[in-house]
Amino acid sequence: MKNILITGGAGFIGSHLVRLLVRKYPDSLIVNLDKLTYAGNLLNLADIEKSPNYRFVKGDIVDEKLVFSLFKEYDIDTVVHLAAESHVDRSIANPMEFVHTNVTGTVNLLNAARHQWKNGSESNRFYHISTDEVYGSLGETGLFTEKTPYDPRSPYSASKASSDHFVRAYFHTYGMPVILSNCSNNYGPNQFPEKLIPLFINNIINKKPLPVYGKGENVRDWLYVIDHARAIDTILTKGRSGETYNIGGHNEWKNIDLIRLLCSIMDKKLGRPVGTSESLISFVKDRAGHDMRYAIDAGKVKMELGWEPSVSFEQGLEKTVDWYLSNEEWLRQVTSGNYLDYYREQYEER
Ligand code: NAD
Ligand code: TDX
Repeated sequence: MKNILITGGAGFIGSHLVRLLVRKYPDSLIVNLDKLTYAGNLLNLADIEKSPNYRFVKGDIVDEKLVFSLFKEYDIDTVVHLAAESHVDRSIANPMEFVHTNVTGTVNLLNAARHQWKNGSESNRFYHISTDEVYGSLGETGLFTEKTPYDPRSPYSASKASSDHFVRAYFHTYGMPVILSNCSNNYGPNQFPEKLIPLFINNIINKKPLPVYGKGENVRDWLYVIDHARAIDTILTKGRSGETYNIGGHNEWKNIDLIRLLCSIMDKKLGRPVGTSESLISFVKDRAGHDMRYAIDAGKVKMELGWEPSVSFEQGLEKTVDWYLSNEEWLRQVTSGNYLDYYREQYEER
């Protein structure tokens, strides 16, 4: 029996992880601490919110008093830390918010864990969820391994790199039982439509232009979100303290090729003539400092812990499209209000 604090559990990846752990470990208590920023949504967890082993706490990971009291109240022995500002474009517009949540918030959680666990025991674990973007940008060849030197190049990745360094510093300095993973681009149900795939799905539904940055030649490695949640569960339960595990889908796509595949799936699903969605493609001004290519060597997590992706990209993308098409109310809700201002600011000038 564990008392697990998940931060950011109302967000995209966090909500899939909360659902997995609440169902898989009925004897453990899952406490979800989330500020419910624009990216957090309790609708994501409606199906499990009444589970006896689940609690939701609305709050900020930067709030020292709240975080320390939560550790005490629930006798937290395990942390899975996902709460973050997570969108690169927003980090370019407003870096300070990223420092606040991603850096200060992480150090605040580390301090609370250190206070509660003293020197930590075998049963404690502070699991920090990070990104492949901390490694920088690759040329046409090569893969990021756990030994690739850090080279963050956006305010988002710089804040995540900083938080990773703090987590490792607490391992070396105070013996904090930490573990980290760095994952590639996730996609799937419940992703906020500011990220490439859900934004393009929403625009195709509404016959709006598809804003491809630059020439669409940047490459990302894509992983289905439920496979990421499975990887986190595997690492949480079987990973070694102090270690880092890279997680990826062995699934590299040039943006423009991915977008064309998505367009053809959408035409089929919406019963529109072939080519309808592709005609919406519009090449726009590139993202500042746009990283060219990310690709992950996920050999360590496979060799050591036996995890590998279970969903192919074609299957995953189709499931994702189906989810958005059958959850139009969710999509309508998150794309009203502030979203319209965000969209105008982000795309109107491009
Ligand atoms: P998301 O933006 O969908 O969700 C973030 C969640 O954190 C939201 O529920 C939000 O309300 C909450 N949050 C934000 N600031 C907070 C604060 N100060 N206090 C408490 N809660 C706060 O993000 P996501 O895509 O689910 O990413 C989750 C984690 O995984 C992040 O740490 C991100 O860096 C990492 N990651 C994401 C991806 C990806 O492709 N999405 C890939 C690798 C790693
Ligand atoms: O409108 C767009 N047009 C476009 O061409 C958007 C939103 C994106 N893009 C491009 C930029 C990237 O090359 O698509 C690619 C993917 O963009 P995002 O979905 O914004 O993801 P990315 O910047 O690659 O970062 C993501 O992966 C790693 C997540 O947002 C991070 O949280 C994660 O850490």
